[in-house]
Amino acid sequence: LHLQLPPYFLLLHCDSKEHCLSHRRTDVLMMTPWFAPIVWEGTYNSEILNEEFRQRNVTVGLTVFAIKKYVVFLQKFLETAEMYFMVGHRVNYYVFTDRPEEVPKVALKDGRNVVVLKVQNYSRWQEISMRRMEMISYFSQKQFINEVNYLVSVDVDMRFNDEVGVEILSNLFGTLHPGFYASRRQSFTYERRSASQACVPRDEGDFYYAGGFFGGTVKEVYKLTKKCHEAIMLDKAKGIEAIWQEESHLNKYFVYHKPTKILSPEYLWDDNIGRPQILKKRRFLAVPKNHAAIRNK
Ligand code: 2GW
Ligand code: MN
Repeated sequence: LHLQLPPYFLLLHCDSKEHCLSHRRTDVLMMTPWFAPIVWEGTYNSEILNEEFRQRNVTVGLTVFAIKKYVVFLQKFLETAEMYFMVGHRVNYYVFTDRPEEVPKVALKDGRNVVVLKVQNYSRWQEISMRRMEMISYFSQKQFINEVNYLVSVDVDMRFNDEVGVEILSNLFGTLHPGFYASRRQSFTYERRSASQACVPRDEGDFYYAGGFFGGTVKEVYKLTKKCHEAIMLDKAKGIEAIWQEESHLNKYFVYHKPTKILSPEYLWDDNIGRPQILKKRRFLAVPKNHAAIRNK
């Protein structure tokens, strides 16, 4: 008798197949063991989500750092963000730079603003990358908390290539690193030296998250960035620097503060890795860079 029931009989309250049953995937993990959704194309309905977030009149802050020569990435970054990032919602771009006069003027749609924040630069690139944690935590409690509901923190050497919308938003979210989403825990490049605050023991850790895309409510991003910055400073006092700088500290944080949502590598892809079948969209792509020319070490 039961065999005659469709496997989705519990979902019959949905008005149509279109409405519920199409929003699932069987080829990828859709949920963590702590019940956090993992966002892949085909697992959500953006119409429902857009309505929910519009009703709340949510404003999203997108933080991006363009220090020294990295200002060259801003034009494409902002232009493509206008096409694909949180379309139809309120957005503040927070551009942290030491060269405010070199921030390009990009045409913005209604309800969207660019806020330039002048910050100092550091001579070592590792320091530039790591200090983002300090600056985001500082501005979160000083400014962002009064201006936006959510913060999204990303690398600037990137371009948007497809929709990145409110489906990413949650209290605390991270993104699966494109190089490790199919890897086993043993091969994750966590910091392993016990002297570092970022150390993750061999038998711990769920996923390997990318340093270039994380976020959450302002409060949660404040807690994350403050904790990571403090850990980075403790390491520094001991003369140690984590193997992948702040990405290592972010990964440590997520082991003990589980994200409430996880973004698939659709949200941070690099075409150098190829284009596997499971990847239905490449939403945010690494821009190839001439390392020698762009990185003045
Ligand atoms: C970085 C490396 C070498 C020389 C300069 C810089 C640099 C970085 C810079 O001169 N100016 C600057 O603004 N940045 C910022 O730091 C910028 O926002 C950039 O996207 C970010 C991270 O540096 P990036 O994108 O060159 O490094 P990736 O693409 O290898 O990033 C991964 O690894 C990093 C840590 O080593 C971070 O965790 C990053 O989030 C990861 O995506
Ligand atoms: Mn990058």
